Amino acid sequence: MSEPLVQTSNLPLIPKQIFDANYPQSIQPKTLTELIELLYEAFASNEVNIDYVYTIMNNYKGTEKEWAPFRKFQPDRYTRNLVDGGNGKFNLMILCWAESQGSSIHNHTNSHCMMKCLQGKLIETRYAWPTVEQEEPMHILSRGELAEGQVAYINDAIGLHRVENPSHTETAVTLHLYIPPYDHCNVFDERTSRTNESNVTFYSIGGQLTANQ
Ligand code: 2CO
Ligand code: FE2
Repeated sequence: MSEPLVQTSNLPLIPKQIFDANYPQSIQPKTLTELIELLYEAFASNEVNIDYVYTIMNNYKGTEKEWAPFRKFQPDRYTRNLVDGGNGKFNLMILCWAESQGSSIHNHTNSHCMMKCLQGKLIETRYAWPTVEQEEPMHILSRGELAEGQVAYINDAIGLHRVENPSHTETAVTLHLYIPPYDHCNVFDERTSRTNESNVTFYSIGGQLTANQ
């Protein structure tokens, strides 16, 4: 990759789809604490190397025990549980998907989004941004499975997505990194392409339930 450095304050609209395989594979965070320490180091200046961040997210191998404080399900929708607010530069969170739960179709408000599957599996369907004003079904770009240990990357230049736990019998847990954090996004109706702005909230912060529960 030719330009791995980007400004967190002025995100590029050019997707970084192919990550550099040459970063040392020896960077293997073995705990969530170690991953967070590495993230703070990576975000110490105003420039962040997205390839490097992807590598440490990819190489992180933790245990269910350390996810436990953030592993909270509710019956009617998936939960967003903030692990670390990254000094305003990033948000690290654990999302918990009960059986058959899924997101709406949404964008990521000019943030980089990395999503690692910690447990279970997810289906990610990507959509193109609607281009015409008349109502029509949204156009699917791709559909793929995210298995345990895998990391997906998306930003608004790549498109929109919906994430679903396809299992009727198993839950799923994912680790998300957003750079920079965002507090609202647009959600889209698959049949009409109509869109609305929606606030995004946390079900828990640092393991404590919020008022949004
Ligand atoms: N972006 C969604 C959210 O933060 C989850 S889908 O994966 O990016 O709620
Ligand atoms: Fe998303």
